[in-house]
Amino acid sequence: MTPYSPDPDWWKSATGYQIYPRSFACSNGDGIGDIPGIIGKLDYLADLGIGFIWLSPVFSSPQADNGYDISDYQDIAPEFGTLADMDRLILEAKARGIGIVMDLVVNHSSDEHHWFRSALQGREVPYRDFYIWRDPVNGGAPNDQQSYFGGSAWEYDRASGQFYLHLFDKKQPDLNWQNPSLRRAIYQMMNWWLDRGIAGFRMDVIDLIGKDPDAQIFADAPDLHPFLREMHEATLKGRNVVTVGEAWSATPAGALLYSGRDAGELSMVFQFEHVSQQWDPVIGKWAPKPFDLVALKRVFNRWQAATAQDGWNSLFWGNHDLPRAVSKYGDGSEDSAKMLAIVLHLMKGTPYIYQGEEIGMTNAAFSAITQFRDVETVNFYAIRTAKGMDPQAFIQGANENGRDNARTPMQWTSGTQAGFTTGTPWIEVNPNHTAINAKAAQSKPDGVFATYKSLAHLRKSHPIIVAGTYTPLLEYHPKVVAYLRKHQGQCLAVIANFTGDPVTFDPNLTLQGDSLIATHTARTALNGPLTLAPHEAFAILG
Ligand code: TEU
Repeated sequence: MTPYSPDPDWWKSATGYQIYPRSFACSNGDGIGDIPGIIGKLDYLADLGIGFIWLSPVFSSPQADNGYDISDYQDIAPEFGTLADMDRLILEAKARGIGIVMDLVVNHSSDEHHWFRSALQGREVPYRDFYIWRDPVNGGAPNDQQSYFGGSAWEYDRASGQFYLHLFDKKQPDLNWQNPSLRRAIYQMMNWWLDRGIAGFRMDVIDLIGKDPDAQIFADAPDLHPFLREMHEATLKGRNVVTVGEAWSATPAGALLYSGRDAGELSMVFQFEHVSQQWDPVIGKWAPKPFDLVALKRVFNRWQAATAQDGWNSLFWGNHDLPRAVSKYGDGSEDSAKMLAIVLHLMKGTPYIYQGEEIGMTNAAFSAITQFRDVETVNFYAIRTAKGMDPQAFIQGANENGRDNARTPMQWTSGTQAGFTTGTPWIEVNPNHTAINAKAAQSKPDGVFATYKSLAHLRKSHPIIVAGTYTPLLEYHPKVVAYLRKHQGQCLAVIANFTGDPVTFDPNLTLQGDSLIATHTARTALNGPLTLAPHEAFAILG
């Protein structure tokens, strides 16, 4: 199904692909990826078999957070191109059956948005209330709320004597969703994009928009769902689009509030329990815990169960905020990349590929803070080292869990700058592009690219992958991932060795059928004990 078919559920059998435009393909040699660069790679994406692109922000922006700080929602940043380029991207993608999903960043704007510039003119101006202002308390910030990027979430504006709220960088002031005029302006802008022919929205930190700053309730506040329902009525209703809300706070119990068939809100959310399950509950991502496969499976199984009858899952290992999957969950090898793809894409839900994942790109490693560009990493480096942390220890942690390590340029070829740009890239290219690159990957019949391509094509031709029920197997096995999908008398068994060691076990399952996909040799039967090679994964359809 493509976004241009009349089926309202087209996005269930489609594969999503995230483009981080800054790092995807540079067409003009300035070292920054751009929209013409993306257009030039649409044939590559069509070959991969994806149904829609989630395009990280390309709007006008001073780029304090690489575009997640928008100064004009209805224009394109010059480094990425023009509105005409954007229209051409939508058309050219459509010609290949691919939809463009834009990134809606409306929890906050840039401080350079004309709304905020106007709001700074004084307490009485109309746009003042588009943002969240509070008087000082005891001469300081209204409360001790911290920003996700470090330091106080309140910034003092000397001219008016008030503080404004910024849950992210101080150049990302939070928008005041309590103001109906602000909400109307956002909906108008959304309709303007939808009318241009886009296939939907990915909604940045959407779980924060209902916030009650005085009660210090930010995620999942009481106004969140009413706002999303209102948004749906005003913009999405009656349009055949896909929406995916980024919701770090989402729980299996709350999932249907967003994506249930009667919720009238979103198609699905990105939930992060499988990510945060691996972090220290207090210190967070800078203090990763040892990997625990049983705990990871428990999270996936809970989400599969919660959406068994209603609602819908998104399936992803990585994105532009997270370490690359093959380094985080695998060992960097092709086999582990293929195994991860099979395990994820055959669960129930819409799978998302983060650019480069389909060719087995690994996390880059840096050795000095000067190589990092990300506001989050740079800020926390300053904060933590000022408190006495060893700089090298911080960099080691950042290499594991920082955001820039997955943001290095897409590796197209083994040539200069990986074929990403003819100039100097905004962030260093991973030196391993000589071995890991799209050109090499595309020419390998059993490689990582071939696996992702098969998976994208299989889900279009096998309704069991889209609609089959999900039953976990071997839930407590520390090395194996196994599950069954069932649909209209068919049974799909997915079995994988998650580790780099061979493993022998008994799946307690008898099945005879066809090999749907396999990392190693094709398997067609299950009967008694089984030995799997390191990172071996396969699926049998019986
Ligand atoms: O991310 C939300 C978010 O909460 C992340 O910043 C996350 O907290 C962090 O990576 C984990 O430590 C979204 C975007 O995906 C991200 O790129 C933006 O920086 C952020 O919102 C602000 O718009």
